[in-house]
Amino acid sequence: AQDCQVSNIQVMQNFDRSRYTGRWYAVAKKDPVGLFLLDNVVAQFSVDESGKMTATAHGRVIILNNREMCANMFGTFEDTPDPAKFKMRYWGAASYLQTGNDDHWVIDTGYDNYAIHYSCREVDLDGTCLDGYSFIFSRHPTGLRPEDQKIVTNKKKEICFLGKYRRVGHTGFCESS
Ligand code: AZE
Repeated sequence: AQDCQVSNIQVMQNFDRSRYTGRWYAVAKKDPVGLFLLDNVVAQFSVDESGKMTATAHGRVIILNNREMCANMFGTFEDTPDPAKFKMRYWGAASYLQTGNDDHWVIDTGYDNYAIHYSCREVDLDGTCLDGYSFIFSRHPTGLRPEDQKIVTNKKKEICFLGKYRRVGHTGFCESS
């Protein structure tokens, strides 16, 4: 499916949330409209006793009055009939950070190496994504293994975001928090 219809996007088959837990380093991202995490983005996924998925994330942001800071964020995930598609409610540790309720789809993952995340915030009248974001995650802050890069490029194409990504640097900016 490469017709760019959001409803036709293929997600991870038999997604196993327990294997997805732990630390993921964002190595690339496609931005949505508006304020967003800039770099040093690290996410940590957990599954609680009841099986519900939760996550924390941090990243460098520049908020309204040009203040640079580390955003400490929390997310809870609501299940849907598709095990790889979630609704993510998220908020910041500080009130001036962002809150929202976004789709959170796992497009593909090898669990031990790479993951491709997708979120469309606004579907256009023609069924394509008008405003969305995506993260490419790695288990390693240094980036993806060469064998994973091919898979990731193909998936970027499939979700119609190819050429829209920027590298996410890790400088240690958020390490103390
Ligand atoms: C994500 C990984 C899982 C947990 C969360 C994520 C998203 C966080 C944001 C945060 C935006 C913050 C801003 C602050 C000014 C997908 C990385 C919560 C979208 C813009």
